[in-house]
Amino acid sequence: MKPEVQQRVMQLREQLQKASYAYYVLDNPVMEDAVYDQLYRELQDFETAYPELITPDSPTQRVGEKPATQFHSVRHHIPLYSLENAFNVEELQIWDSRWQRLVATPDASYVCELKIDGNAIALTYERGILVRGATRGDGITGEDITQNIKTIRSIPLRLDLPESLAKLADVERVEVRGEAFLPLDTFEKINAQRQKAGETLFANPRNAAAGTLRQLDSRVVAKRQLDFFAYTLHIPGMDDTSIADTQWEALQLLQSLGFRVNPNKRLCTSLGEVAAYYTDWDTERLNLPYMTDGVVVKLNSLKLQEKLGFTQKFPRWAVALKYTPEEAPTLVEKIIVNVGRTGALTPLAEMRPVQLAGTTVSRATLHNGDRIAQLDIRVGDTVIVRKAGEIIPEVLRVLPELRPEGTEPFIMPTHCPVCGQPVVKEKDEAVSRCVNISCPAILKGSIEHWVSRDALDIRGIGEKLVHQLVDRGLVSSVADLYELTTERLCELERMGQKSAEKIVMAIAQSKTQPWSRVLYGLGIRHVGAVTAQTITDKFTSVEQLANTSPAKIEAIYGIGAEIADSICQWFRISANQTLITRLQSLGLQLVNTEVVTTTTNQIFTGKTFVITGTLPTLKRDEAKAMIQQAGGKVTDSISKKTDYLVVGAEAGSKLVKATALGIKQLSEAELLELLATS
Ligand code: 0OW
Repeated sequence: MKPEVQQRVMQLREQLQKASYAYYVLDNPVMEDAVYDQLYRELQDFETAYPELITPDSPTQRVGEKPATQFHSVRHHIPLYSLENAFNVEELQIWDSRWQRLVATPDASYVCELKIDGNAIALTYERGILVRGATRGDGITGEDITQNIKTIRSIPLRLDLPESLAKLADVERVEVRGEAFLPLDTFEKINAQRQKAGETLFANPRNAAAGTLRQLDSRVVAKRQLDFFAYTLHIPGMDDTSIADTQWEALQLLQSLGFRVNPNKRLCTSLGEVAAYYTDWDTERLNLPYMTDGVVVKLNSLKLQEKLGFTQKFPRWAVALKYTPEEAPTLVEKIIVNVGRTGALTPLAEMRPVQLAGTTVSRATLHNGDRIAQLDIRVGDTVIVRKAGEIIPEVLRVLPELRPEGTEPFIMPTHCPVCGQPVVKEKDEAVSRCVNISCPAILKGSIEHWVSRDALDIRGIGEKLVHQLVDRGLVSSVADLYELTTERLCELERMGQKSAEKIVMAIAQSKTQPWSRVLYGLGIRHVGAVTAQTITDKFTSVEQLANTSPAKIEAIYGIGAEIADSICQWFRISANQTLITRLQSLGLQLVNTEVVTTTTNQIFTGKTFVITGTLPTLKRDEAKAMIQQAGGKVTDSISKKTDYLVVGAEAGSKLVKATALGIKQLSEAELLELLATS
């Protein structure tokens, strides 16, 4: 290989690493995104052409190619301790006098750090390269989640040891501990997506971070944008005191090694100053872009820490000073039931307004009927409500001793409170659901689903327009969309003639979408886009599907009883049958009219493709469908029989293998070019 290639690759890595550090650790970008992407692609191309150049700390190695099958348990090189709690300044003083009795140190200084509410993580670097990331577990053994940890952009893949630390350079192993967490705005976004998809919500960012870190597919983790603050550094076999004299210095050392260290730390020379820090952050913490649950107070001198050592579970030289969790009693005035987009019935307690975590709380979710039964919560009860930071308030418990006479247990409604149709409670599910597609609450969700990208893909109809269409009675079923005129649309505010015409056109065009997308667009529970495709491959018309039995549907490979029952149940509801009849008369595709392309003159006939990495504009199954429509075959793994590899960003091992086998590679643009000539 030409030396200048090696040169260029080293230079690219250097530039990309610096740009990534500036962006993710210093929050101070030094390079345009477009430039970064360009350099990244150049490095990727080089690594594709010369796979022997790939190194574990290359920025291209942050996101894994294929999901892990499981996590392995690993033993920490140094145990991870947890912290003893103090709930107020008095308890802080007790902690202080206790350690002082062991080693009297009247001039002790303290380091105060915010206690980040995330998940403690142990990072292992060998000769400067990140080789392992593990969860805390029980402090002795944790789970190896290295592939997920590498996706956290603020965690360096290599320690750039400054000169002053040359002694660390030949050190075999460096251990860094810190907190992986989910910023609040990302947490809200993830929950909004889950809400839309009818999935359960994460109760708080800590659970969301934990759930993310335990994802087997690191590409999902990479999209969740976790962040990390480091707080301790160790070198197994060496005393901490030989690395730095104080915790304050250790934090600065971590910063110089390329880690994010929480900037809101304070060096205090007395317990009074610690108390001041604690008071300052009681209010300030609500303005932070991440969740905290108190402050961590540490003795600054590492020598003193070493002398004091640890109890069975905690360091004697540190304490977690918590803020009293925001809980307060209040009265349950009403219990109401909301109907969500997916028809899920969500009970809410309406309570006498109470001040919690700096806000007035008058509502709390009761999750579902099972939770209500568990709490035995009734109108008139006095309950303890808790609101931790930004998170949705929840009812912790009822105070039965304060229950007035004559209260009744609350029973979840058997009929939908919005449309009156009977609700369905799946046997193994806690949630009760309304399944009437014309229920106004469900209607909005079903129209949004109908126009969505994987369904009828009608562009230009967003959530706000859907609400207007339903609330003004213009649309009371997805079929009504097809009778909308530009005049009627122009009655809506902020709707000009041009955009009204575009919307009417887009709706009309959606009539050419295939039966599989229409089936998926109906929003039948448990029938996702892939299931709909599988079903319509077998039941090539709606008549066949509407008149079949669950057993016949279940006979399809990969389709279970839950889906089969759900489909048959759906077609039994009269409102749905009426809808199907209307859609047919409107000219929607309710029968398989897949254009059977003659496979002889197809450009890709007899060719086998593999797709790897994230394509710039096409989703994986879109590219797959296009290749199949051109007569090509798409497989999951590379072999000598593979003719083409379609390469996207952050491609991994398939790329290396294809290069080694000399398989032709196509970018998305080249693939589209070939298809255009077909
Ligand atoms: N969550 C934190 C934090 C922190 C360790 C050192 C030895 C014992 C505790 O922000 N800033 N500093 C420490 O110091 N621990 C923290 O979190 C702990 C780790 C395990 C349980 C808590 O999350």
